Amino acid sequence: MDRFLTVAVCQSGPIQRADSRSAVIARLVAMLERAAAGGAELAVFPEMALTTFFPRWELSDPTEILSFFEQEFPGPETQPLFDAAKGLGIGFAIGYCEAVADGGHLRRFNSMLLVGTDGERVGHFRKMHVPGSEEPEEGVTVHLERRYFEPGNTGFPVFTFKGVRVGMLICNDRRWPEAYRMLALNGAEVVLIGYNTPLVLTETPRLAHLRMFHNHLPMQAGAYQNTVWVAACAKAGEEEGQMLIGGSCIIAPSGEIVAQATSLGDEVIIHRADIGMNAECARAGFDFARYRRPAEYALIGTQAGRAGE
Ligand code: CDT
Repeated sequence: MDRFLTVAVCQSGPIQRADSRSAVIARLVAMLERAAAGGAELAVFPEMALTTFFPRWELSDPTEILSFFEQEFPGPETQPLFDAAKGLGIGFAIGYCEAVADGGHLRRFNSMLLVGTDGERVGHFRKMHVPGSEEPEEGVTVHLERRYFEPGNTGFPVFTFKGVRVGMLICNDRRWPEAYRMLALNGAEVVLIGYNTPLVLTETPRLAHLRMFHNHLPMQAGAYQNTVWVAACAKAGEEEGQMLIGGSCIIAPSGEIVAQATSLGDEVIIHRADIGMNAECARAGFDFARYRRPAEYALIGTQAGRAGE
């Protein structure tokens, strides 16, 4: 039986610090409406889709930090997005900052929620690879995610959405080959990704011209080597004086980009993903059951070097 999933990537333009949650939600709802009108069944929003990318700042006031987090999701201000999805009969995945009470204190994660066409939660993922540092470092672009977030503790779960197996990755996760491989081994057919990626990293000027290449390269490789669809959504444009790259895209299991955003603003791209292509591409070289040799991988070669870092 042929299987398809029509996916929309809802790239978000910049969100400034002064923008209220309600104003942001209104923008996301408008994109959800466009996605549904275009026939999409599942929409993807960026990492940290509700606020500005605050880890560009060194903050210390706990109340100020918490203002970027959701302690309740959906809460009163964000519920309209869930209601709109239910009304439109479309599912969505969205990145948000999660604060959760645990043993009398709050734990903070960079998270993504998968919501069904009934507006109810289907799955949840916490970013595994949290980049940057806790304090600003000399000569390095300020990126303090490790100050504000614990590394995720969910592993790489896969959920069923309309009969399709779906996994999630958040921004820096997309650069790590094992993230896709873990999702694929867990049965993922579609990988949803949200990201906020600075255009300029002061520490690596010689790589400056490769920023978009290094955005697409691991996602295309991840799709190809694991024969999964990838739907990747940026928060793009100039946010609080910092340029974030766009390049949101949908990638087939062949590694080919089949749709790509052309702006740095709110933009919806849609593709009807043929889930049958996963198996077809796997037959062309990545039949895991036939050719992978995981038992031997651990025995061959050295475990020294970077593996132990
Ligand atoms: N948000 C996020 O994970 N961004 C990282 C940039 C890290 S720069 C220290 C990325 O991989 O795009």
